[in-house]
Amino acid sequence: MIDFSHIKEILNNNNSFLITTHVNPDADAIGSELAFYHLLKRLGKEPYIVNNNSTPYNLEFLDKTSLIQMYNKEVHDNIINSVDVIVFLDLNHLSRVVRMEETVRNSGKIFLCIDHHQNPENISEFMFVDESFSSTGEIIFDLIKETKLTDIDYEIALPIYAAIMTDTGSFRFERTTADLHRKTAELLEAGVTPKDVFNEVYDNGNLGKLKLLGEALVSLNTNSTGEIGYIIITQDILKKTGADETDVDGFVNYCLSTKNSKIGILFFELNNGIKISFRSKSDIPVNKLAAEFGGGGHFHAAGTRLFDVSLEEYVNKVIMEAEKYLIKYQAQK
Ligand SMILES: [Mn+2]
Repeated sequence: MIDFSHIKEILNNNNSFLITTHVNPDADAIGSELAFYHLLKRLGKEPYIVNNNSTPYNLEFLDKTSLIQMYNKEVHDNIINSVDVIVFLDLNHLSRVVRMEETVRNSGKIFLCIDHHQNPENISEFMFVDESFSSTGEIIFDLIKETKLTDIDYEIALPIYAAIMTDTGSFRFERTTADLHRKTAELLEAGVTPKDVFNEVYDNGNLGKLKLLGEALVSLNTNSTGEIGYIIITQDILKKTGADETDVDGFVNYCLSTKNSKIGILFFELNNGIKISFRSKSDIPVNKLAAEFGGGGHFHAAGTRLFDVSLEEYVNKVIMEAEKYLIKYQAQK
């Protein structure tokens, strides 16, 4: 349970806030930041949003007036060191702000963390982390409703809707409850059109992304039992298709789209290592599987990044480990 009155107190007692989120921000990250920004503005506060990355092109419709700034040490370290509070949304490990981490850690500011991921780092006495929420956007919704700090009008409803829609896989993952639909109904009453948001987020692909998806599907394979589906994307494929890193978002779900699949794994070669995303649709905790490789996440969705290692080294290793999980967790049933 999150004590929303406690968050309200922090907002009331401070004036300037720097809002940030995780590396390669998704719609929950960006949407939560923008909703929180509008809330603070309406309270007469001085908010800033500064992220490690630029906003992905398919989420730019949420930030038409360019409120979100991309971190530049010369410009933003001063802001980090001058605000009262640094707000972390949709992350709970400081390493997730990457280039900003050092300045943030040394800033001595009040840290306010609002998130729904497992295994938080204890970065502050003000940790509001609850993994029972579908998304950070849903937490912001509840914060506004419970504290009555402002109204849920279109300006706030739109980014929250985008956050919830994407983090629930368009209202199909396990935290898609009746209660969540009731909250979503209020967002629609505020003027959000589901079709338009979906089109902006998912049907806004550039040619490179679609070609990359084609290559990803060509690479889709399964282990011998068909229970593990996996996709491998190399830097060569990325260059060949003209896509960029963020275009890979969501592809991992195709790893679970074959008939008997229980675990999906996407291997993505980075410039300086690999990124591995895990999904499961049964009783297999892929957050534990990801943890074996230094990562983490949710029960059904997790991931890790490994630096200075090669794809060849890890593909078989990870699949073999995943097979052990299949045996272990199915045997328990
Ligand atoms: Mn999220």
